[in-house]
Amino acid sequence: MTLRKEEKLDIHEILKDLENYRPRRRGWQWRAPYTGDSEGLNAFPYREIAALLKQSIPLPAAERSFGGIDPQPDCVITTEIASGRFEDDIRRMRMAAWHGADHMMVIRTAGQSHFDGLIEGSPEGVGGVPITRKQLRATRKALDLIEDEVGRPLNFHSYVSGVAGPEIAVLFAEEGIAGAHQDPQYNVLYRNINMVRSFVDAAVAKTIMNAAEILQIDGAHNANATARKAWMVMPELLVQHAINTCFSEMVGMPRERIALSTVPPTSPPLPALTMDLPYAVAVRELFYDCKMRAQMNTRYIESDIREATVAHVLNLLISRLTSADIQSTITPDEGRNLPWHQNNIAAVCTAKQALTGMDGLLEMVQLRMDGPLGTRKREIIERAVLFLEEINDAGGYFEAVAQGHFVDSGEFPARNGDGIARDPEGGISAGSVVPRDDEYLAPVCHHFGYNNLPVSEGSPCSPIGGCTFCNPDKIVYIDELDPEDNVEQRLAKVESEAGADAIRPEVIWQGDGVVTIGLMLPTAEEPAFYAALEIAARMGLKDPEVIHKGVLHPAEGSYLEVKGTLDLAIREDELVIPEKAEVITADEVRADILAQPLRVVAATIGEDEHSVGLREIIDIKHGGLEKYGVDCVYLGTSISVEKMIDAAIETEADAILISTIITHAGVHRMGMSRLDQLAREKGIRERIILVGGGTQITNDIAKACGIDAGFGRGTTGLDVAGFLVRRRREIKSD
Ligand code: Z97
Repeated sequence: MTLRKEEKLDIHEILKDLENYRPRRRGWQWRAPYTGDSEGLNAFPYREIAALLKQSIPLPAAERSFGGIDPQPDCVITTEIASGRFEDDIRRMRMAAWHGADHMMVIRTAGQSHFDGLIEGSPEGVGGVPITRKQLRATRKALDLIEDEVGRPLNFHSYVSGVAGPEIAVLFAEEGIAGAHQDPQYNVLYRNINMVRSFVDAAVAKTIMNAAEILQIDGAHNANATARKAWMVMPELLVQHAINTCFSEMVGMPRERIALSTVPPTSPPLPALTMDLPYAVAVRELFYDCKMRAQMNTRYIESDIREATVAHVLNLLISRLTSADIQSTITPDEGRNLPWHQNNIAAVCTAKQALTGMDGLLEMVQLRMDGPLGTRKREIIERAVLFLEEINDAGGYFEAVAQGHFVDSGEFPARNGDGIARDPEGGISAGSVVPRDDEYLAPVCHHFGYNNLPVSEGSPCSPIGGCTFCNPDKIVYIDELDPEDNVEQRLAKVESEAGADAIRPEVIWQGDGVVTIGLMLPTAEEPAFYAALEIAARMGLKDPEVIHKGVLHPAEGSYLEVKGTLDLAIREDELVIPEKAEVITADEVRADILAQPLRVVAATIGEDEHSVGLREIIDIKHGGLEKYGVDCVYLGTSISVEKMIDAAIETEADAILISTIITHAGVHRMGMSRLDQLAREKGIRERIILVGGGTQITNDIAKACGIDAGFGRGTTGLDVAGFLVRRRREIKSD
């Protein structure tokens, strides 16, 4: 099966024969370096870019102004996806990959940490997808196809936490998962899972992850998200990174597969760089041989997409200044919705745009360590070292957690007494760690590499004829167990409601019908809020909800965004789609005119004194014809058609541009017809191009009057220049 860019991904095809699908490889993949000429892509001086994609969607400016180039930053870019249905996650991953994401992080459904085993089937999730074998396998299968399409390996990622951590790790290794969060402190602090159990589970899970070369991301960022004052916990974040890193190394993980989850703790209006950069530098300095996975600050994302995007860009500046290896992206609508498709893509584009824009920054600027940056960095590290000493004094990590040392809102050594305290004897699954039985048989041989069974030869799993790592055919694939809540039923429902090919608006799930409207209402916030809901209801939106409101002025106006559901579906065959005009690029137009000069005479005709539109089409300032090298002879306003023809003959012009207003008496039609007629009488019609313009002129009106083209409101200089070049080619070939 090969994906074709003009065709949607067929989920039914992905689901076919899943029981026999095997991932094509294991382990994490970094981006390959760019190996183009050393001067850089298209002669631009890039310093920090990776190999290009085979197919991709460049940034908007690229198409029009930079020859469609799509440079890829050298670090991996993450997209976090959380639709609740894996069949919809998959389509979003494809969109994200085309924009440059190569780390597909799937958020787990709420509460999966508390499942004490694996889930079978693939039910719908809340705030993320249930991680199941079917979900993983189908997604990995789709990602294998998508990576062929874009020409770059795609890392698939989720979470190894909760009381089923080791089982999940085995599942991940079997299904080709490339990255996972694993940090026993997460279980202890945020999921109240017993400490002993969490660390024993972590040792098992990390061993298995290591065998499958899965990149590990830790959980320190959660302290940021949880602490009452995120900027106070910086010393603790270093401590948490250190505990998980050391524990992982003791289990055998190499440092290059340990990624620290770093987050700039603050956001404007705080002086974010002054506060966040020293922390980032401290992390890099202490853990220089680990990988840095820079997450975005999510803590202060409200409903304003613009504000969230600026915060992200500032975070990206820190990433560039401290050479992050993985750049995570959070959707800018995180604070107001479950993330929507377009916002995942927007975040990936923000990262790509900002990182390529800041390419080579460290070759030009240096971090000054002899000022406040160095002083503060040193201070954070010193506080962290003291924190570790205090843990020792308390009698070790478990005791320190019991005393509430962690996630306290005071900056260490200050304490506010609001830390998360856990009982070493308590928590979920307390007392569940038991010594291995004499007969113990590890489910996979990479589970500490031994079984308590005599092994005559080969790997530890040889007494059972191979484990599922060594022999994937031993994996037992169980399909859907729930007859109602399963992927086939969900797909069937969507397709029967609207028809598989129906076009419906969508933000998360196929055909969910959700739309947003943006409203500037010239009133104060409260009436604006209720007016917005009323407007949405009268527009026919079901379940309208205000998802953003911003005050423009307490009395003059408010800006609101409302979402609601539109119950309609459109079939493509109902649509009347006009034939596409031949596309001609700005560079092509310019090159053509440079090779063969093009002259136009232009004026408003008859009694028309409205010259602004025509002048804008001509002038270089806003991208008029002059910008493309057209020689424009402007004759003025209210010029007679006769005079225009004479001027065209005299100046040997290639085209005549007339601008005219529309009148009920049809003066515009008369003007255009007369132009055609007179050009014929003078014997120049075959070689001259005649163009009419004006706010209400359409191409059809102009052509009906015998001239070559008409341009109305919204026309750009490039539209006209492109037409002139095309028409001149046609005349020549006649
Ligand atoms: C990120 N935005 O990119 P469950 N283990 C760790 C975690 O941090 C998490 C889980 C497990 C974030 C991801 C929050 N992190 C979202 C170390 C979750 C999730 O939800 O308890 O099943 O596990 O890092």
